[in-house]
Amino acid sequence: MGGKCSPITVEPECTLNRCKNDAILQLCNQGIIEEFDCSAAGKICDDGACVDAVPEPYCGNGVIERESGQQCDDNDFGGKTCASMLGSWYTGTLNCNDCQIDTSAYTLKAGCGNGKLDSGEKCEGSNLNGATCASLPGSWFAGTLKCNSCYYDTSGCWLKPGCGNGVLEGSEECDDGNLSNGDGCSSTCQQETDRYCMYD
Ligand SMILES: [Ca+2]
Ligand SMILES: [Ca+2]
Ligand SMILES: [Ca+2]
Repeated sequence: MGGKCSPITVEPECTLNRCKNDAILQLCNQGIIEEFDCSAAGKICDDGACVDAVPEPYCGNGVIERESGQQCDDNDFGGKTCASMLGSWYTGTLNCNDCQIDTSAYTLKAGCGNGKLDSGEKCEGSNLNGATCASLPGSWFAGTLKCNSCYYDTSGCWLKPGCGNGVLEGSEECDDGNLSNGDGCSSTCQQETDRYCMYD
């Protein structure tokens, strides 16, 4: 048994790596504690471990940090436009206020379908510009006026019966659309056979 003892080299087996402040403390199998500086590796000590430093999100760094509720940052709107946020009728410039998208600087393009009464349009959607069936030429119409492609749709309007509505009805001998006498059709819609006698 004359074996020769060779030195045994034991690599330290470190089972615990903890940093404290900026230093890592390595607790190794032989009780060796080695200290390492987190900052030397460009890291920081976080909850006992050396980790990569992650900058805190903040408004103004040009990066949209959605996890902290940012919708934009500087001039980065994440691809959003007035049209994508408000609808295809909208154009203009988005603003970024406190990393929230401000759409108030929009421009609404003119046209039928934009929800707003533009010049040249009789009506738009439910906006009839104050018109009703009764306000259409003459006051003989009743019913519900509608808007279709920015023009009045009178299909829901109906003509009230009576003398003076311009339509021959019932016992009317004539209806010239007015209630004047002496014009060939009397105020009761009877023919005035000799209109000139009226002026004798
Ligand atoms: Ca940011
Ligand atoms: Ca319009
Ligand atoms: Ca009539």
